[in-house]
Amino acid sequence: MDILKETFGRLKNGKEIIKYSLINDNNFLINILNYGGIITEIIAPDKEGNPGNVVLGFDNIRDYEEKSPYFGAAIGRNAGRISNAKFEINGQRYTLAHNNGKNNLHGGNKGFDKVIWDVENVINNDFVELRMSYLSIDGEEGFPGNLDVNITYFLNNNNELEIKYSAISDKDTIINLTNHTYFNLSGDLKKDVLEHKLTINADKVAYVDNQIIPTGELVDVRNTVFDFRKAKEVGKDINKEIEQLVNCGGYDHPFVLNKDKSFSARLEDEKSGRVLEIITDQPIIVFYSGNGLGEELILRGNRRCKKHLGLCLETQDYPDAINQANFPTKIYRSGEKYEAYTKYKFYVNS
Ligand code: G6D
Repeated sequence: MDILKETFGRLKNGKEIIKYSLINDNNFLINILNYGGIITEIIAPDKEGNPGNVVLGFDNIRDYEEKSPYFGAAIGRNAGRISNAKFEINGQRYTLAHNNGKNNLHGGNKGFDKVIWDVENVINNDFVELRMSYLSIDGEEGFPGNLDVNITYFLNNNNELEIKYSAISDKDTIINLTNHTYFNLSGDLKKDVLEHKLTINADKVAYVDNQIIPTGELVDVRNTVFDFRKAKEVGKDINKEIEQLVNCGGYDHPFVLNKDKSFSARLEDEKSGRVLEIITDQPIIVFYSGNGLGEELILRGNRRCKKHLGLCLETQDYPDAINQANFPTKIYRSGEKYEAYTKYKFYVNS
């Protein structure tokens, strides 16, 4: 068990960015930056024991600063979109950045993916911790309240990455945090994720409009392209002329997880044998099939990116809930603690 640290680079403003390498006794490795809490690499073995990187990312800080589609990043204050970039609490209207058409996406122009987190690392016998903290001041990106945020990454010897989120505001506010890692279990991006098999423990999916804002409809997945209750290849239905898929260029949908919290989602790559199992206490997983990934991006190892080269499984609360009458809405009162938990368990099928 160890945590190594080294300089990853400097932001345009000269600030030094540190890379923390969390390593367990199986040589399973996770690299995380104090910039955006970004997971830059996860090195996991295949069924022959060969290590391979299973996430998308860059090998330099400038690309993360200027070109990243949120690769590996902590997302906040609000994961997903806020329609029309505004919301109201206690009769007070709050206006946010219109950074995604007329809507607000992932906390605005400078969300938690673009801030420098204070880091404390702790090495225990059977797990290591990276404790990240940040004070988002009242009005930052238009959100109310001084928000004290903590995100802790744990790596244990079961090849499990656990992420615990907590936050407290001194004003009534909204909070919805997630991690935006793009996974590709083939190892070092050997191929895209269209042949990965995905299972999502969800009987319902939230439909979205052509700006990927929820319509408010929660639809039964049975007999639809959204039925991932049994393992299904990501690419099986992805190009079907279904309005919901055409609107997004693939999947970009909030799945409403079933009450059974023992299992949320599973991603498998048969060739490598790698499996990622996700367990979360959150009500939603947004499955985004990397529809916006383009060949303009050059990734780590000089690998040209492309559509569907990676996919995201973003655990979170209901998106745009503050503006969606049909969704459970959570307003965090002043002094009320926000907490969220997600575990990513990596193993191999022989
Ligand atoms: C697109 O709609 C998707 C988002 O869900 C994703 O987070 C972003 O690209 C990177 O806007």
